[in-house]
Amino acid sequence: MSEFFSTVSGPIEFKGLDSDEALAFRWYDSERMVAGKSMKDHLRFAVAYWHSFNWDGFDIFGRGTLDRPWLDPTQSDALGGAKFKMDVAFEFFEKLGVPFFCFHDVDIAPIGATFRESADLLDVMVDEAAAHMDRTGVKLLWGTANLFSDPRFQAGAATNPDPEVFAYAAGQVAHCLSATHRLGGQNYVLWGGREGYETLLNTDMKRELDQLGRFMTMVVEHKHEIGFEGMLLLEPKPFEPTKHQYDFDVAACHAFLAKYDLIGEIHTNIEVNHATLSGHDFAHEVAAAFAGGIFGSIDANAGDDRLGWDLDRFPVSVEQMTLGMYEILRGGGFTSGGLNFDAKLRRQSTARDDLFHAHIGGMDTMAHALLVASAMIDDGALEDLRRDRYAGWDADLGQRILGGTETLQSLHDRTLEAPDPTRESGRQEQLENTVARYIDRVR
Ligand code: XLS
Ligand code: NI
Ligand code: NI
Repeated sequence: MSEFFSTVSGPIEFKGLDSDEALAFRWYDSERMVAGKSMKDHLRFAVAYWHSFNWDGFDIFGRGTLDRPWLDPTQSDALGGAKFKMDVAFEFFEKLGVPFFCFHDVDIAPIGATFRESADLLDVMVDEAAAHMDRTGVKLLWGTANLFSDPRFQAGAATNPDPEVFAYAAGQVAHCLSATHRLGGQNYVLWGGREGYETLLNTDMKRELDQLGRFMTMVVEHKHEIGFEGMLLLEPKPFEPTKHQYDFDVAACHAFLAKYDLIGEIHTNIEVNHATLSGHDFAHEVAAAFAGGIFGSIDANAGDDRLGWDLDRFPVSVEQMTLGMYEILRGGGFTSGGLNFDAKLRRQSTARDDLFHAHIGGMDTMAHALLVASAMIDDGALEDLRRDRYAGWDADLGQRILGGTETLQSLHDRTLEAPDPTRESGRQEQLENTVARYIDRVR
């Protein structure tokens, strides 16, 4: 097979901080041990099939700019195009040296004229993928069904006013979940692209939420039925494409999962750019997921402070990623989840090797962040102060309140006698300086 990325030999190697080589890692040293685990096992990097191979650079103002010949709309052999695309994708995974990839059903297989045809085409491409995975050792972090691109989903999938569309979506997820299972996928993602509304004037929110709850329950039942052991993950996003999405943020997902009795069955796939669109920090969403017992996986990317849109840039801010990685490590790290680069090139990045530069930068940023976060945890750089801050809750009064021995009345009576509480500094600026110092210092 001729190489598509012929200017890159791969695998991309770790060359360290003193290297000026552009196609080399400066921070990501896959076998380096960090807090008892290799970097590779901590970070569990995945390449997203859609942005990297199924998007040619088009935006709402213009046609594609990128060199993606398999997407040529005039080609008659759709299956041949999908196979070509897959050859190129695996060439990329291998040369980059990344352990995982992620896909939507429609990224890897052509769409047929009927559901049956689409399902058959997906099966063909799953066989192809299985062979590539065997050959290369690259694994599947997660699969997902695209329930938002086809016009049939214009008014939602599970939340559609028409149960026929719900049924179609259910069929699609059943098939894609089985495909993911067959490929040994470690998770299955449910992003509710159009599960929301454009206007309340035509929307019955209560019904739509009940439909979505039923849909998720059916996915859980099916997962157990076919013996899929990976995690099911909801991916929160506040809006875009709809004006309002029901899986707005981690807190909204948690409330939804609690209401429909799905806690323990469904976790979350947190995307950095979705977090910021919802008005939260990335770190906040991770902390909220651990607090609610629904942390799963990460879509690592970044937005742009000037633009309120899901821009899916590659991660560039070590500080932002450090604060997120800190919460991930603090919560115990990934189990089946990982860091998926749900990120795309800029439209002008038209050279084939730009895809390597993008991922190398993203992987180095995350590896750097991991080292900083892990060093701060090892040294108790933030935790010592945090522990002291809550010490009262581990002592007598705190324990009596939490244990239920105190009542509102007993605390009233106590307060009549007690001196006013003293105040302690929150030390925010000092802590921010601590983070900055670790970012500078870590090697
Ligand atoms: C879109 C989402 C999507 C999901 C998978 O904004 O991030 O890419 O990750 O459907
Ligand atoms: Ni995503
Ligand atoms: Ni996104």
